[in-house]
Amino acid sequence: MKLKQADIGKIRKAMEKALDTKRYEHTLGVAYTASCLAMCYDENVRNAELAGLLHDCAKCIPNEKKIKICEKHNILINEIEYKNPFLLHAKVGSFLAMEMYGVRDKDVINAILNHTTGRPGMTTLEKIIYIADYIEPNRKQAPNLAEIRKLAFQDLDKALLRILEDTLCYLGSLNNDIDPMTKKTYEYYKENSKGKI
Ligand code: DGI
Ligand code: FE
Ligand code: FE
Repeated sequence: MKLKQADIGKIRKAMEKALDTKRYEHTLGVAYTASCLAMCYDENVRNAELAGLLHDCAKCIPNEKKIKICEKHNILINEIEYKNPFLLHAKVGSFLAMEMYGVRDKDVINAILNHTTGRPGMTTLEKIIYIADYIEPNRKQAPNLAEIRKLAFQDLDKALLRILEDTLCYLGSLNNDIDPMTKKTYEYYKENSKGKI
């Protein structure tokens, strides 16, 4: 299926097909949570829903195929991504959002592109998708979840920093490879929080 224009209803149906049941439920959770955060922070609600629906659109593509798509379309793969190809679902997802699902809005594309590692200087929509991915109702295992869920509707940057801290701590405890961007994002928002109460 190739859409000329990003149609929310058609994209929802396409996600139901492209994803397994759990990932589809998670996707709907992210779309609804992102919409609520957009209402809270005066962001475009439709863009939040669209980015939420599409953020994991490449999640169920097998790793070898994700690598092939990147190689075919000149999408750079770093060393950490070669070793941990699941990370590529963000890059491949943003590519598919443009090529298959008719998304043209740059902010929506970037919110999908940066939803796993974040990046320094994220836009409000990028932060909303990053945070909604972590707090949506179907996520149950993360530590401090109740607190972070509340914080998300009070202070977006504080919630972002808490999630980055907890994610780095979790990845460190498992001895997982850290993508340079995940670390850069954390350092940027740590520095950014200084001087703010
Ligand atoms: O696709 P989702 O599971 O909904 O969420 P996601 O795209 O944010 O991916 C979440 C996982 O990615 C989570 O277990 C933390 C992990 N992650 C984030 N940054 C890095 C990372 N994993 C590794 N190995 N390195 C990273 O830098
Ligand atoms: Fe993801
Ligand atoms: Fe997700």
